[in-house]
Amino acid sequence: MKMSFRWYGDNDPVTLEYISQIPGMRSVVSAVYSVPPGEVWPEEAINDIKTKCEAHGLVFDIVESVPVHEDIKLGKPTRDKLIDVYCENIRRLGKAGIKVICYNFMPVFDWLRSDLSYKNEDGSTSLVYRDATVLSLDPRKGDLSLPGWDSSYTKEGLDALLNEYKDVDEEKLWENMKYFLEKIIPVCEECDVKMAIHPDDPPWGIFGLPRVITNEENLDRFLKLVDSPYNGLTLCTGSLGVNPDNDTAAMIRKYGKMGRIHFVHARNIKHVGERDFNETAHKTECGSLDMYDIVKAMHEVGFEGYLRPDHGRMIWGEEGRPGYGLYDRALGAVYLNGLWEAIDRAEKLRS
Ligand code: DNO
Repeated sequence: MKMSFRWYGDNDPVTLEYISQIPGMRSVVSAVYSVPPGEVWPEEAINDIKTKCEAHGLVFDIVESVPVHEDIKLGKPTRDKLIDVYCENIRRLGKAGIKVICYNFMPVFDWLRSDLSYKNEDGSTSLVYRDATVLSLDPRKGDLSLPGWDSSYTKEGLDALLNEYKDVDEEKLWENMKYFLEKIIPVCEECDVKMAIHPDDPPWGIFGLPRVITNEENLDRFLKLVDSPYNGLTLCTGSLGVNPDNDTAAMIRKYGKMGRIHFVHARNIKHVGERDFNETAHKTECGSLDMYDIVKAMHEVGFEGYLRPDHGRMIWGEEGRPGYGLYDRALGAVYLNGLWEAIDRAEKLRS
């Protein structure tokens, strides 16, 4: 297991120096954020991140994300050119020593929450999701201000994009995903870069847009689209786990054994209603997920990929990017490392 931490680049208030001070931290998860989807990342920009990480004793060997242009998800005729650009980015990243690329295939919106600073009883704040609130919002009216999506859309641009998706149902999205994977995975094999798709968050369709990376049946289907170890998963416990039918530890045992998990996002959530949840501290007792069993499952399958603590609460008066402050994520990293060490030691004593 390789412990990692997300860094949003030079503008991130969480500096590489702070990240390097977290015990047991190895890798930095980052991206060239200045380049819009569908364009090639300059090699200088990739190498700049690498050099800065190395100056702090950290390794830049995993990227989150190389975004997939909407035309690829829509299956438009322009997709071939855009997929060529994607392949070029894979080649450049491979050359710079990147081993895993995390991405998603969610139409228009990435992760969605109804409140980014819900006040907890102890004074900390969390990201939360209330289905009724989200469904009452109209993205076309500019009602949404969300952390995980491209806010550069104009109202008209977003309207037009949502209209284009009218013809894309789940089956069409599967088809477009297969087309994309069939073109990129051979390049990944050549460059030794593994793709790790992020599950849809939350794992159900929203605003009439299809979402398919949601449950075990669909993960099975996804992995078969192109049956190569280079076509793998980011197992995000918080995204999948908000559906109580998804047993995330069992998924880690199953897909981990198959060698198809390259990245784990570990965080805890608390179910507070049907399709309603709060993000919590990482520790098992704080939420609805059994984090001990999740780490145990990773250990059992001999997980050698990357793990990062995922979203944290805002604690100790910290302000910053929702979900991506320093303190609670650092606590998460140390807790996850502690679980791993305890499980590892116990295993070694037994054998
Ligand atoms: C949220 C993140 C996601 C993830 C993308 C991957 O905090 O886990 O935004 O980076 O879905 O493309």
